[in-house]
Amino acid sequence: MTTPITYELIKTDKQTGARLGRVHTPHGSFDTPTFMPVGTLATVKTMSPEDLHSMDARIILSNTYHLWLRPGEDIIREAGGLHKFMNWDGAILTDSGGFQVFSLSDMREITEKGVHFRNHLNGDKLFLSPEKAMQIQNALGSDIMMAFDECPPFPATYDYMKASVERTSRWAERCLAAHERSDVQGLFGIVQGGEFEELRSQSARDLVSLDFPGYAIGGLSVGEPKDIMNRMLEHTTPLLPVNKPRYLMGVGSPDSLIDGAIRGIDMFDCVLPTRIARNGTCMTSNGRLVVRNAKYARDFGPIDENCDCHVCKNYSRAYIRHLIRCNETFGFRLTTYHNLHFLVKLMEQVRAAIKEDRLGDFKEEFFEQYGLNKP
Ligand code: PRF
Ligand code: ZN
Repeated sequence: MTTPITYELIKTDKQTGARLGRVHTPHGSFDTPTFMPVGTLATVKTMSPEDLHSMDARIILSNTYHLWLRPGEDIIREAGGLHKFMNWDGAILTDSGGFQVFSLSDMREITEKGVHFRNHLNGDKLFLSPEKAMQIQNALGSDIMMAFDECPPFPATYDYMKASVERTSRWAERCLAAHERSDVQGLFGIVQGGEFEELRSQSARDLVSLDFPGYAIGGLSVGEPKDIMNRMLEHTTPLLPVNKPRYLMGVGSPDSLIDGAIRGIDMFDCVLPTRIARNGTCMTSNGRLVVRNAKYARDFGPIDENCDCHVCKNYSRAYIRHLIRCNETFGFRLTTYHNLHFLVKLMEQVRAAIKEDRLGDFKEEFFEQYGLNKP
């Protein structure tokens, strides 16, 4: 089957095995490993598309569940699709809504057909299924759509997880059958299985046999210890085809991005940089900086002296602290821009390190400066 999403493996890092690659989509190509800013409601909060372009973001993520509730997929289809609606001409990946139902809504009931739950805004009864998730994503017109999956909580029992993985595989098959625009939109499968190697294997085997153009690893970063996530990645990525992209869902701390890339991950997304920006926390080369703190009241230096972003060139910690303490929206814009720039550029550095076969060294240097090496 032809697919509008293709992956080109350029090289692997001799120190770690991390992959340098490029993903091609109908809305341009992006180099991997990459970090995707999150634009849940058809906007990366406080950022314009021009802002995102200026920091070299080439792909963003948006959410089926939220856009289905507001403004509704019909309005976005009428607008000519999500790219036109929000004026973003780069690539877009949409999550399927499964995870959002599980994280935002209580009172849900999972059946073979789909999930019954309540609208987190007004309490209305709703139903989401593999077919419905495909229909909405087809209307949105994202370049990469995600299969409708279940992301069970951590910890879950082996028996629950096994039944869930098997249902997620059946749902994946239904997603493929319901997808109506496979000439212009690619659909990725999502490997689940929690902390159980055997179930990760089963899930990967099921999904690989369905021949998706890319694979996500879901069900991680849901409260499990870090070493479990790393172990699951080490177990799972070797089971996935080398010529297709791998996406680790919902992971965005600098250390996890580097540790994920080292374990063969190509794509990441997370609300972390944008969310912490709005409460005055910045990611810097020396670790997190809470610019809200009183100690920055008279600090006229930049957020990060090693950052060459537009914010660090022009605005001081004292000014940004003042804006955020006064709830001025410009303050949130400045911290958001810096944090996204920081992660996008971190991935550029990771790619440069892979090119030079020195990602292991880069990790050591970065962790040391970020303050992550344990005493
Ligand atoms: N499934 C989907 N979206 C997700 C996840 C998942 O498991 C996660 C887990 N970290 C984040 N977003 N569909
Ligand atoms: Zn900066």
